[in-house]
Amino acid sequence: IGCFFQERPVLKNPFLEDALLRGYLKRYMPHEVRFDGWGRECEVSPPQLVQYDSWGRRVDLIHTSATWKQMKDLSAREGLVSIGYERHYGEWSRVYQMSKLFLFSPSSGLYTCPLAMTDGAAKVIESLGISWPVEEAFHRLTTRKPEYFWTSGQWMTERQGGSDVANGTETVAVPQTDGSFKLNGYKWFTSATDADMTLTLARVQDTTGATILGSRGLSLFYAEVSRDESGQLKGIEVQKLKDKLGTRQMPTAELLLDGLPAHMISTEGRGVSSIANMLTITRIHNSLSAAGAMRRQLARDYATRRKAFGKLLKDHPLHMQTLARMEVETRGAFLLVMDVCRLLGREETGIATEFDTHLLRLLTPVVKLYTGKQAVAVVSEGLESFGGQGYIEDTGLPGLLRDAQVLSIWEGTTNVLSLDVLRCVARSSGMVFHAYFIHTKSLLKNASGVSALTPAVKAIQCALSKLELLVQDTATKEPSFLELAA
Ligand code: MFK
Ligand code: FAD
Repeated sequence: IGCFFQERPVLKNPFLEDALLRGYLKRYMPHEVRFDGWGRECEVSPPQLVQYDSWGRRVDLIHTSATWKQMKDLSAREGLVSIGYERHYGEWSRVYQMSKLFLFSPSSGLYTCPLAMTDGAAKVIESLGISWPVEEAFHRLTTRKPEYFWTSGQWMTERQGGSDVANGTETVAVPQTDGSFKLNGYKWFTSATDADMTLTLARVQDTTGATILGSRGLSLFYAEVSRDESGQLKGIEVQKLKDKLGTRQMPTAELLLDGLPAHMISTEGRGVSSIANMLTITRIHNSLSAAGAMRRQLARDYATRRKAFGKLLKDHPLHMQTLARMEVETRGAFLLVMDVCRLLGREETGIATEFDTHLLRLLTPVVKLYTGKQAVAVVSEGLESFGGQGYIEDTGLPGLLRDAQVLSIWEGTTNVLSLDVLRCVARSSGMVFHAYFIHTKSLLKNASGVSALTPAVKAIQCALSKLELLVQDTATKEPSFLELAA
């Protein structure tokens, strides 16, 4: 019968390949149903706090823009949190969820911040058990129905310390006769304060009013942000909204907790380790957001439009080298983040090997600390690629740089995360590094083409060499302030 066979046709992405459909949608879809401009609208209409009504009564209303509210509905409908918990795609559910968020993130007006905390809260509840008093909350955090959807806050930082939560937390939890608590304290940074609920840390007071100091004294609490019949927030006063370098789209408040009704959801004294699940999720979201900001490829498009010295920017080899370097950084970051999402998906569907679990623990702080720094450098380079226009506010470009700067600060600074890496290496007796080397070897084996190093391996290696330096620094005797000054 011979050896000739006809090639079968391949169905490529029916949306991306269909210029007719895309052209039609672009031409006819009204602005209200296209969200690519919403992010900018959130930035130009930042939230405002009204503390008192016209008659002097305390109201503490945080007014957010209509677009910010639309982001909430859109996020629920698109399942931007729920996909991770529906798990329709098994171990790949997280990769699917994060791919959607990756596209959404740079246009989201930072709505990905409340989504990250919402995802983190759902994860904590799932890990502690979906039962009263957090059963309804879990279903609300993971719904696709906009009218039922809740977002969560993550109130950890106090004035005395945001990194050193164990020693910096002064908030006390006063036991009530029905088994619930009332919280009194001051939360110094609370982002997306328009949330419906929060997870927060406090120290339980005994009958004499005493508390246990340090990490062992901290427990994890669930509280709803609600109002009484007169419209006042129950047990919360919004002291002020912070005036920030970036993230201006989103309210970040200082809150006085004055008898906030709450329920303890961790074992008493296990607050820090219980909220660690939230940190894992929000740190992965942070990394994804960093990769998304780097991926906002306007500089590449601009290079095909802007002329200098008689030719398009894309025809200047030096400019192309700049863009190529940004591209390599971005791809490395993306592949590394996605690999962590893949590991998370495996862990959540019960198929993670011991190596996978070690890798997830090691790579979560690594990817967060590395991409946070990378994003500032790459986004800054991206702005420069526009020349003067990159500095002009209403191009929307400066906001990208402002927002990138926070990625290395919140959810654990670079130093604090590097110490987290040391902690997990020590606690696993070095098993995490063993897992890392096996992983790198398998990535190298699979790598093809001219270079044996895929961008992911490169990023991991860069991250690791940076960590090695930090490990060496930390391992050597820490110099005192006077020694440093000398
Ligand atoms: C677009 C994306 C946006 C993302 C959302 C942004 C909005 C939210 C912004 C925020 O910034 S929220 C606040 C974030 N705060 C931090 O990230 C705090 C930074 N500090 C740390 O990470 C410290 O390492 C930490 C407070 C977690 C712990 O410090 P300690 O008190 O020195 O910890 P210790 O005593 O070593 O650990 C206590 C327990 O927690 C241990 O468990 P055991 O008691 O069973 O031994 C640790 O193993 C466990 N633990 C700590 N970190 C962990 C962890 N477990 C798993 N993973 C971790 N990362
Ligand atoms: P510090 O802990 O005082 O750190 C100061 C410096 O010291 C840092 O450079 C740090 O790396 C370094 N450092 C600290 N400890 C060590 C160490 N052991 N070794 C070496 N270096 C060290 N927090 C919340 O809880 N909820 C929120 O919603 C929230 N939203 C935020 C929004 C914005 C826009 C910002 C900017 C912050 C937000 N934060 C929030 C707070 C944030 O998580 C903290 O600012 C951060 O964790 C750092 O804590 P800190 O500000 O107390 O700094």
